[in-house]
Amino acid sequence: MGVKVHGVAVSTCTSRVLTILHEKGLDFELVPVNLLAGEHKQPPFLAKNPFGQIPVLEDGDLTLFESRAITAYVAEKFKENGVDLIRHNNLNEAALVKVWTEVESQSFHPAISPIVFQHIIVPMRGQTPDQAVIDANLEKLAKVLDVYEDRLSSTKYLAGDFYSLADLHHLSYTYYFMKTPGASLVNERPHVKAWWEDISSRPAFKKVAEAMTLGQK
Ligand code: GS8
Repeated sequence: MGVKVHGVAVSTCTSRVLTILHEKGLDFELVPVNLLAGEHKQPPFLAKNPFGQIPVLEDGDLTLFESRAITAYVAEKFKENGVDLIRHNNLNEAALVKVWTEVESQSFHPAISPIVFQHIIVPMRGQTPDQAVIDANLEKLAKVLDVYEDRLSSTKYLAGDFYSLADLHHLSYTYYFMKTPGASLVNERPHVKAWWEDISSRPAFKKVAEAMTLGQK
């Protein structure tokens, strides 16, 4: 039996999970959650994730939330299927995957997510983006991307010369970010730009990106 993902394909956190499922060639069922109706705040969904957020993954008796914990589980369980995203045969490489996975969640995500939220979600609610929030976070993100530019001038991917979970975790937010004026932060850093073009053109992500239509008129 395949796994079930509760979520919506346009959501960044859900698409992070869908990307690894495609990368591993796994069968899965996407069970839609009606966010507008508040289905994620109702008892049946809260029993799966008490924080009332998507995505949730069910694999047999196991129920997981937190997209990065879900991808780590899938990467470990299916480490022998397709690309090894956690470098399980090499302690040092595996540790570097963890380092750059942490960098994504501790430094990259806190800067990029408010920018995507202001540019894409706020207008969908009929409100005006807060330029001060955008500018402050662009400044934060630029500093993070300076570190990436330096790193990616010596290794092809973040953790080393191999595609890993650390790179995969960046895909969904950067995809929406690249539709905003902030995209220049990526485009003006040659190594970051080449890395972005490489990771976003992987077939597993291209399939997921087709459904990432938030903010499209
Ligand atoms: C965040 C989940 C989240 O923000 C993760 O899984 O990585 N750290 C968690 N989910 C959002 C959609 S993100 O595209 C969500 O469920 N929002 C609705 C809400 O909070 O009510």
